[in-house]
Amino acid sequence: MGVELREVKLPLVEAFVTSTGTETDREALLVRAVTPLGEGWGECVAGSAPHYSAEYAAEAREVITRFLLPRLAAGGWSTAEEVAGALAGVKGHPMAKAALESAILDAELRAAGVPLATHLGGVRRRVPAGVAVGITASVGELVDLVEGYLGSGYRRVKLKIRPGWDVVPVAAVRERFGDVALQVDANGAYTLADTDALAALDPFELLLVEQPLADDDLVGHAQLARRIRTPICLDESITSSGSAAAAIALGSCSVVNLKPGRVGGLLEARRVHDLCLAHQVPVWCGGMLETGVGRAANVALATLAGFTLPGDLSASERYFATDITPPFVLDDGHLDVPRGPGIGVDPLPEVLRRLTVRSEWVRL
Ligand code: NPG
Repeated sequence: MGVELREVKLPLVEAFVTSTGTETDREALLVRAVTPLGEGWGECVAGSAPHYSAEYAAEAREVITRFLLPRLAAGGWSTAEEVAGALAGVKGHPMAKAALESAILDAELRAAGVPLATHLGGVRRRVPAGVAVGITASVGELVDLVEGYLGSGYRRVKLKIRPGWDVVPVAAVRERFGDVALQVDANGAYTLADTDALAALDPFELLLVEQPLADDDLVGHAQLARRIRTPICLDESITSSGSAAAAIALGSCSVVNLKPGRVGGLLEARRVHDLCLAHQVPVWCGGMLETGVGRAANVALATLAGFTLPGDLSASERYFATDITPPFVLDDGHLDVPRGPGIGVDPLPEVLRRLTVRSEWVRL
């Protein structure tokens, strides 16, 4: 048994600007687990710098090799279901843990001939595709980009916002494209002192405002929720089923963005989903500029019943000229769920080789 850690670097077709930074490349850490059952793939969604959360790819690699793999090597687990428990003694690092669990789960499901969506309990064969649009140099540029995406068939648009880039771009998109499904994402760029600016979004009938305040401010979000009409969705704040339960109990959010990497894995993501479903809190699948490996897992997760809003699940070409797997393509504004066992897609060996920056084999 062993694990290959493969760092790949894919240039983005255009820079992606958020309130926390600018991404020009996707540097992904891919995990190939070789278990007694076979092999499987996972993607660590940590970016190259700790802008979205504290994790970043180089650190994730170190955490995996120095702390997580020795725990797996020590035994005490036999299935993917038991991986999180075996890793629990290491605090934090959900993205590193999720990548390992995903690869091991993929190996298990490929060996059993079971698609990931089926294993998770999915109820859809295709999922609606939403698109996230970064902060642009001008409102005109933003409107042109949105026009292109709607022309391709995307079912909902998410605009990145920050103080000073909110009401004007939202108003422009609303005015130009009528009642298109529209939402915004602040990545925690506001404070309660900005309540008026956030309330100014009320007239635009947005589906939701995502993570307006800081990650750790559940109480502030609950206060804000009483002062604005737009539903609040939490992303960065929801790091486990425990924090999801707290956010729901406090009234901090009425929608949840679910990302397996952020909560430590697909299996914890399913628990968060189940909790939200039980509380009638809609969920949708977030994105972290994943390559086809991570995207395939996200698409499978988004087939669960509680995913009632379109996710940040875009076609591969929205981000990459060449993806490392056969590309995900839009079909009538949807992505098809891979039908094969496990995540249902394989990296293309030639592309993988070309885009690999570094790789390392760790024997367990
Ligand atoms: O479609 O994969 C996608 C990207 C969607 O906006 C998106 N992701 O804050 O949710 C986010 C944001 C992000 C991008 C976060 C890159 C971290 C890195």
